[in-house]
Amino acid sequence: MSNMSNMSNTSASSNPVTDPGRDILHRYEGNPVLTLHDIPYRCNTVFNGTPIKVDGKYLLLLRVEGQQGYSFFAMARSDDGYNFTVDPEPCMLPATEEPWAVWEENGIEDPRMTKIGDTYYVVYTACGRYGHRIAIATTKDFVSYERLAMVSGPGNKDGVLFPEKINGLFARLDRPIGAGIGSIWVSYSPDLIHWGKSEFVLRPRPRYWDSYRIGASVPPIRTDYGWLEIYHGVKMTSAGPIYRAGAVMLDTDNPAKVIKQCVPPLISPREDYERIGDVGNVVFVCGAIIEDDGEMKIYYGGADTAICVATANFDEIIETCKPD
Ligand code: BMA
Repeated sequence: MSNMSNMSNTSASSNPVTDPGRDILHRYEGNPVLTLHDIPYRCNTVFNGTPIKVDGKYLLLLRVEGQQGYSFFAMARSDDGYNFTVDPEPCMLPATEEPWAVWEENGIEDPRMTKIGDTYYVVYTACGRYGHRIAIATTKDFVSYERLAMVSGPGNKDGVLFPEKINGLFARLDRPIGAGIGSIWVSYSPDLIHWGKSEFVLRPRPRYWDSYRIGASVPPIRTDYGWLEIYHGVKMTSAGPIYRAGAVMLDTDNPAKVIKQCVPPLISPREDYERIGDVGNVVFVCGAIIEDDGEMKIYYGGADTAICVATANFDEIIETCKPD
């Protein structure tokens, strides 16, 4: 979709001087970077991809909705993080064999990738007849994926793994729906299979842009101030939900403790490719890459219909949720 001639991230509408009301994230002017036209087989839509940078190359694990109506994963590859080529075949389909098949019969959704040691973990939502569960698969080569475990009961999604152990245990954020409220929780595990010690972290904020539901979006990133979590927040309106992204800082040793939460969102749906699509008014972040020069590339689904990129300086994002 994109080419090198539109690499600039500045335009009249994203200039903080001429447009102080702009979003904190700068949209890539070649957005969207992937649509269904870039998928080498027929599908309904592509959205919500999770990036990882390996040996200087960008890999983007995509959620593709096939023409049957349920989702699976495909891999896209890029040298620059903007121009992607999608592999000829999907890389991970919903399981057809038990014990996994019953949990994935309605598809697999919204992958988030975290590297721990030399293994890449894909945390995803398994959709089955009893509802959504969080599942973990592993890969070392981005060709074969091995299912590790279903790690939550039903009614839970938006799982992200911390990139290192906390107090000797693996840790994850997730989004159980309790009492009709979608909040962020943290859980711990000695082996990534058995999970517990669950604690509440963050709930929707009445009146704010994240007043209806929230969920983890980007695997937590360690900073000098704590864990930076980029999350999604939903506001319900008379015309339906609006999905935005924001930032929160969590305590390094106890991520259940919120250090500071942003007030403004990092990005709100404004462009046509975020406003119009299978589900309009959605920006849905699933991962980010931090470059050596401090630039952060944030990958998100636009309107459940395309993959987009936005950038910011890492420090600028930290600033939104830095302790006073
Ligand atoms: C969420 C997830 C996302 C989707 C978003 C907007 O609940 O299912 O996959 O992008 O809704 O439809």
